[in-house]
Amino acid sequence: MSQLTISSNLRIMGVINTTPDSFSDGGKFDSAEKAFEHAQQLIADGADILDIGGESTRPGSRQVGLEEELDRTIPLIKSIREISQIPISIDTNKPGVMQSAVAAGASMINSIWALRIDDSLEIAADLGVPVCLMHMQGSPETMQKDPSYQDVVSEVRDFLSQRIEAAVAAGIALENIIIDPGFGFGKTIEHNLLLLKSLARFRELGVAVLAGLSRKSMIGMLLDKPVDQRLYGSLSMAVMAAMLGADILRVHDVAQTVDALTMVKALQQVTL
Ligand code: 7PJ
Repeated sequence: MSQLTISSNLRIMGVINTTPDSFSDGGKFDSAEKAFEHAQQLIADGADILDIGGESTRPGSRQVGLEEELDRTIPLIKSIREISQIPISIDTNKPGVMQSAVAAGASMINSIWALRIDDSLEIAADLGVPVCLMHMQGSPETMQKDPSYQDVVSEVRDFLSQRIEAAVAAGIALENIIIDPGFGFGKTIEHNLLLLKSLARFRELGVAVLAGLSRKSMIGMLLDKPVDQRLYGSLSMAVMAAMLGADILRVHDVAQTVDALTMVKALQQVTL
C-alpha cells in the first residue's frame, strides 16, 4: 500500500436490524422498540448515517411482502425523525417502500439491485435523494452457489459504470450517486479481496464509494469464527477499506469503528 487514498469525507453508516427477533416472545412491538433503541444507541455512538432495511438480503434469505416491510421500517423512520436529523438510508428494492420511507423522513436509498427492479430507477430519480447502487451477481437466493467471473474487478466496475450512466440518464445527479462493489453478493473470498484491493479503481468512476464488509462471511471464513466473533476482523476490514478509498463504511459496530477510523483520519491530517 504505497499510495493511500483516504477520503476527505469518510462517513460511517450504522446498520439497524428490524427483522423480528425469533428468540423474543414480545412480538411486533417488542422488535420495533428494540430497533428504535438500537437506532438511538448508534446515533450516540457517532454514526453519520443510519441504514434501515426491512428485508433480509443475506444469502438464501426469503423475501417479505410490501406491508410487512412498510410495518417494519416506516414507524421506525418516523420515530428517529422525532429525535434526530441524522440522514436515514432505506435499504429496499420496492418502489413503494422507497416512496413511503422518503415521505417519512428517509434521505437516501440503498439498492442492492442497483435500481434494476420494476420502475425503481425512475421512482428514485423522482424522489431526488442520494442513491447507493450495489453490484450483485445473481440474486440473494442463489448468489453464493457458484460465483464466477473472468475478471471480477473489471466486470464489477463496468456494471457500476453502466448503472451510473442509467441513473444519470434517469435524472439522478452525479453527486447523488454512490457505488458499492457489493462484498459477499455473488463473490468468493478471493473475489472480495480483489475488489477490496482495487477500491481505488472504483473511485475513478467519479462518485462516492461505499463498502460493506462488517461481520460478513468472508471474515468468518478467514478467521473460522461465527458472526458474533467477527468484530476485530470487521474493524481491520473497515480500516483497510478507508485507507484504500472508501467514502462510506456500512458497519454494525459503530462505536468501535468510530475509534478505528479516528486513527485513519489522524493519518489523513498529516502531509509528507
Ligand atoms: C450490504 C447492503 C452491502 C449495501 C447488506 C450484511 C448483508 N447494502 N446490505 N452494501 N449488505 N449497499 O449486512 O451482511 O454490502 S445486507
